[in-house]
Amino acid sequence: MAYGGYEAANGAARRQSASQQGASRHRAIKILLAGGFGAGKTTLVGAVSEIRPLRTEEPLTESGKHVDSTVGVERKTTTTVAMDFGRITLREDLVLYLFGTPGQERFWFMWDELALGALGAVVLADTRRLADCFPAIDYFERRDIPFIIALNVFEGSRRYSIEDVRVALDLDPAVPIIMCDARSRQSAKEVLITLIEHVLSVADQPVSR
Ligand SMILES: Nc1nc2c(ncn2[C@@H]2O[C@H](COP(=O)(O)OP(=O)(O)O)[C@@H](O)[C@H]2O)c(=O)[nH]1
Ligand SMILES: [Mg+2]
Repeated sequence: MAYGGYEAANGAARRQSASQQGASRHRAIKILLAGGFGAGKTTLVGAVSEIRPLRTEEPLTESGKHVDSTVGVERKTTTTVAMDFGRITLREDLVLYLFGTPGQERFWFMWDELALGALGAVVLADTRRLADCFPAIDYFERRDIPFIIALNVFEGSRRYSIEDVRVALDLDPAVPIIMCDARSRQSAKEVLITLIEHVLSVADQPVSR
């Protein structure tokens, strides 16, 4: 069911996107949400989505322990098997579809399909495990997909300045970094708005030849 659910959601977003080219005033924006295992992707989609997130959370099993590293997230008892999917109406005629990318490396094959038609991406980072978001950053940089970094601030974790994080991630100064609380709807909305503003500012720049 996991993969079928994902295909249905992705297909629906694409059909809606295609229908905008007709007379419809309605627009759909597709956004990706990436980040390491335990960074808070499922939590963020759950906080901000107005539909019950289509998620495929399964208990972590003993046999999966050697596959999914739980070091640093020992309290985590479930994992997103395929993806998180959410919908947020930004305006009456503007709907944002949020697709959580599967965290585990064995699901990399799904990313290219998922990235089709995406306007931009949020990379959710946990400062205790910053390196976990390197693969996502590499992926979006290589494909020229605009992205922002959202630092999910877990209580008790050491606070780093935005500039420290920028250096640690070797990020272009133009890439926005913001702090967030993935559990808060308002905070999650601010993350999405920051991404959309970034996408618009990138789109405004002259194409270099
Ligand atoms: N304290 C705290 N816990 C969080 C926050 N975001 C997520 N969590 C918890 O961290 C764990 C991992 O989050 P989850 O959304 O499943 O991560 P995912 O693997 O990226 O989907 C869950 O137990 C969440 O309840 C946060 O901002 N603060
Ligand atoms: Mg998850």
